[in-house]
Amino acid sequence: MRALALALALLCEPAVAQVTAQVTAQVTVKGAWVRGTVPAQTATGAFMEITAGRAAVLVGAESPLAGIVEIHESKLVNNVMQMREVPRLPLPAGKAVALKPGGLHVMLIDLARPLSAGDSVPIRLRIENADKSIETVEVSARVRPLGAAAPK
Ligand SMILES: [Cu+2]
Repeated sequence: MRALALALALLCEPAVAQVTAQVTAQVTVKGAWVRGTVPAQTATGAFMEITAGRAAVLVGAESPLAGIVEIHESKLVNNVMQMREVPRLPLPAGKAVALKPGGLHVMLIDLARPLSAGDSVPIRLRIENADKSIETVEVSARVRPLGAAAPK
């Protein structure tokens, strides 16, 4: 089947598209969730597990529900939890990268409205492939109550 597809690809123009497809990162995202907010809270975190089939880099994200979306890492510095932006998060081939409370997360800033448990938040991840092309991955993250611990 694969040999046939390859033979057909070699015969016609779409071969170019096929070659391009082969460099995509083949990203899968599991268990995406967002921490719910209380009224007047304008930022929260989104968490998920990202696995790239081929080495790639997470270079950004966006959401229609947040004015600004950044990739952050929380770190304990002198006993104080601090967050810093991670402009480029490497996604090694075949290795799951966990974004979870207390560590890496997608920061949703300037929220359009409070996020209640049960809502879903669309998030688009921007992934840079090995050939520097950018692909996007659509994620639907479920909102969990504010005090919720990470799901198992
Ligand atoms: Cu953050």
